[in-house]
Amino acid sequence: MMHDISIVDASLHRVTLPLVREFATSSHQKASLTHILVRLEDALGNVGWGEIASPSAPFYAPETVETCWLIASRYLLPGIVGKTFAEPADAAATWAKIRGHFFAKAGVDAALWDLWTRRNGVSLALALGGTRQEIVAGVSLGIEPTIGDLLVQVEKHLNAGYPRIKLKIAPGWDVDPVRAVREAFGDIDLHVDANGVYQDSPEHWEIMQDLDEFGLTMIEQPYHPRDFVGHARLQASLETPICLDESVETVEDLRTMIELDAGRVLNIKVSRMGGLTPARIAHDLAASEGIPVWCGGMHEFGIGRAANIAIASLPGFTLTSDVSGSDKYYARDITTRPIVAVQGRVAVPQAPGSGYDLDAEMLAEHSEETFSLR
Ligand code: OSB
Ligand code: MG
Repeated sequence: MMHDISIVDASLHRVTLPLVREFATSSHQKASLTHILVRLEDALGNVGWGEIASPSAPFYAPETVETCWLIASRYLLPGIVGKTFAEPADAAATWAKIRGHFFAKAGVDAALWDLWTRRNGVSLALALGGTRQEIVAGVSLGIEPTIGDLLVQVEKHLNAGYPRIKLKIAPGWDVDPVRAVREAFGDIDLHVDANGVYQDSPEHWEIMQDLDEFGLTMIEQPYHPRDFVGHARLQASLETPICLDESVETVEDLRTMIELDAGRVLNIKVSRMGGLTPARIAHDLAASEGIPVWCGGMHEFGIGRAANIAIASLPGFTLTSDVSGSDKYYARDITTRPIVAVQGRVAVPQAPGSGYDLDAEMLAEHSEETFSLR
């Protein structure tokens, strides 16, 4: 029997942390990241935290830190403060009529889950239906200045025990780096992520056919997010499974992917799908349709990373997830203890809630703006 939660206080905290190393994708390059932390308090004084991990600029998805701030402060928090919820899914229903804005919703939803599970003294992973004690973590490596630099990064992370390497690709940085990694490291679990920058054209088709020769575990989001038909045409010509990331914002998108055979693997990101509540629904549908899933990341701070670990403990997450240790990105994380990967494995906490606590000192030091509602 789980107790309900009455939300009496909600706040947003805009926080910037420096990255230990710059990260480049097909669209941007970053030396620090700004995310929004969501704090919720119930009538008994229990506190839950969530993270809105939107990139600053609208290149991965349409949202930005500023749009998330606006939507969360003006629509999401006013909809839940002063209300009582039997479970987090009931709170998600208060914003069901708000279209889009998945990152903003995700941070609030995750804070509700953290609060509800702390209130009830159960671990977030268990409450979500998690069955794993530990999850297998892989790394996502950005576009490097040279192939030599990339090989150094691959070697470093393989030596750290990560069993899977994902390479960001873009036109001009695709077949050659993949070939170089295969030649240097052999038959490792290797996959590529294009973040939607290729298109259904003869020239890019050729590149995809060339990539198909390398025995990659998957090719993630080769074409534009909205191009389900292009992905279906491509999947029909490839041995390599296509994995969709940006294309799947809703469970309806997942149905489209399955019906059209536009992809055979799903990257579930808590942030992209609007929270743990919809992520779990997507997991259940994928599992019932035989689609393997794994958990993607958005360079989350410890709060968001902890939510990713919890969802990745569900049984359908059979592929290696992008849930590397905090140290890959941050010298000191925003949680009192960092997320640690040992030989590519991250333990699933058994403690109540997400199992990770916010470090108040770090918050005080790095918080740039707050908004609160009682
Ligand atoms: O497509 O998976 C992606 C980061 C920012 C935007 C898009 C993506 C990513 C990652 C990050 O690959 C992986 C991680 O958080 O470790
Ligand atoms: Mg991706």
